[in-house]
This record gives sequence, structure tokens and C-alpha cells, in this order.
Amino acid sequence: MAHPHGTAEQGGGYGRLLLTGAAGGIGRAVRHRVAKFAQCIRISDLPGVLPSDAAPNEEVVPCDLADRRAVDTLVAGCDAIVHLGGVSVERPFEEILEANIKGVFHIYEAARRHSVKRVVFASSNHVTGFYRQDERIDADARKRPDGYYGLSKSFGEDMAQLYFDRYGIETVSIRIGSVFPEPKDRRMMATWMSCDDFVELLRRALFTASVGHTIVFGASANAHTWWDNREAACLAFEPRDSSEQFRQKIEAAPPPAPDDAVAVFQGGVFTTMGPFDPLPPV
Ligand code: NAI
Ligand code: 15L
Repeated sequence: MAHPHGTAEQGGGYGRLLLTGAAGGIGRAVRHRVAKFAQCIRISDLPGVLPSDAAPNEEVVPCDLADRRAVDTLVAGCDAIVHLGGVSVERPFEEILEANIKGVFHIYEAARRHSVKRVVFASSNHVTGFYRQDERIDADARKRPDGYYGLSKSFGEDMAQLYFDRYGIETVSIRIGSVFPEPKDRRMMATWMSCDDFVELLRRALFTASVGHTIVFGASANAHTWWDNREAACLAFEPRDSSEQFRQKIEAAPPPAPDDAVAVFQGGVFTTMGPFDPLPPV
């Protein structure tokens, strides 16, 4: 775990760490827990949504990821980035384009211009959402995005690869399953990841030496899984929690029909959302 900036255990870690999407569900859950990873945390989200109660080691910098100049200013002075910001569900392409596709380009261009060496990219299981739930895949499996949202995360992973191959910026792309306090349905029994496991994966993603561009599936040690993290062995990540503690509660609800997308595809209901056609019918 040696790293030029030291390790989290040594205290301090990075000088300044940027956390985008800090007002979102995961951002709020991890914001105070990533404080130990850097001397200063720059927290960012869209204007008007960030809390005003910044801790002494936090800088609050509102920014729309679609604004290239604003993102350049946001990234200046940061040593590493945890990029959680963007549209996090299936939406019309135009929305995804601004926040996620242009947004991730702006983040990497700013990282290049300001010599940021490490990014953690919040990718998603929806990059491979069209695999069936009876298939087991690893990071080498062909991408099968299940919508524009999954497509934008697939693009983000390719952006990370390009900026590593061309400029040496290292990234861990975490194909997050479902980071919520509890799984919400039977599908999430396989995809759920506890906040504790997520923070530990963040720590490894930020402080493991020489990750190149590593893709890792983000899930807890659930009894049933669709994902094999062999390709991310360099992170030596061992999740500790399991969705099993919620099984009784989840299975108290009636099961979906066996041919329902939520029971067939890894991406669940995302495989059926849209199209969002703003044009009049032809
Ligand atoms: P969220 O929707 O709660 O948070 C995303 C944040 O990004 C929001 O606070 C939103 O205001 C901000 N944002 C949206 N558009 C923006 C823009 N143009 N400029 C700046 N900020 C913008 O999502 P959540 O659940 O916290 O997820 C965080 C990240 O992890 C997202 O990138 C999401 O796609 C990804 N992810 C989350 C999963 C989960 O289980 N929660 C699963 C897979 C991926
Ligand atoms: C995601 O990518 C979404 O951001 C999140 O809201 C969940 O729906 C999650 O995937 C999931 O697949 O459960």
C-alpha cells in the first residue's frame, strides 16, 4: 500500500481530495468518513444543494460538471478525485450527456491540466446490466450497458483508460452495485454493498500503488454474487458485510414473476426504462 502521498493509516494521506456528488446519497454517507484520507476535502455538487455546515478540513465548491471552465477551477489544487457526481439513474440522453458524458470528460481534462495522478470513478453495474442473473462475469466481460445511463458509465471507463494510456493518470473504476443502507428487493440481495465496505474500497482505490486503470465490482460479501473481482486483485479488497442479514425482510414480499426483467437481468428494471423521446411521433 505504499504511495507517494503516504497511506491513510499514516494520517493525512493526500493534501487535497476532491469529492464530487457530495450532496447525493453516497456523498452524504461517505463525506465525513473520507476526511481521514486527506488534509483537506473539497466537496462539490450542483449550486444550491450542498450543506452550509462545512467541517474545518472541508472546502465547499459548488460546480456544474457540464461547465468545463468551472470544472477546471474546481480541480485546480487537488491531488486526487473521487468522482461521484452526475445523473445516477436512467434519464433522457440529453441530461446524461451534460452531467455524465461531458462531465467525466471535463473531470479528466482538468485532471490532466492540473497534474492529478489518481481518480476513483463511480461507475455502475449498469455497464453490464444486460447480462442475465444466472451468468457470472468479470471485468473482462464485454460491456452490455442497459440504457443511456449505463452507456455513460461505459464511456467514463473508456475515458479513464484513455487518460491512463496517454497521460498516466491512474483510475479505479468501481462498478457499484447498490450502495444503500439496506437492499430494497431480491435483486439487491446480490448487488448490495454496505457503506463500510464501500469506504474500505475507496481507501484501497486511493492508496494502492500502481493501479493503472483497474475496474472492480462494488458489492459486499453477499451469499449470492454475479461478479468475479479476480481482475482487481491488485486492490486486495475483501468485503466484510453481507446482505444475508436482510433476507427474511426482503423475502417477506412476494417474488416477481420469473420472466420479469427484475428477475432476469443483472441491471433489473433499468433494462426496461425509456425510450424518452422528446420529438413528436413520426
Ligand atoms: P445521487 O443521485 O444521490 O448523487 C449524485 C449527485 O450528483 C447528486 O447530489 C447530484 O446533485 C449531483 N449531480 C448531478 N448532476 C450534476 C451536475 N451536472 N453537476 C454536478 N453535480 C451533479 O447518486 P448516488 O446514489 O449518491 O451515487 C453516487 C454515484 O455513484 C453516481 O455517479 C452514481 O451513478 C454511482 N452509482 C451509485 C450506485 C448506488 O447504489 N447508489 C450504484 C451504481 C453507481
Ligand atoms: C445505479 O447505478 C444507481 O445509481 C442506483 O440508484 C441503483 O439503482 C443501483 O445502480 C442499482 O443497480 O441498484
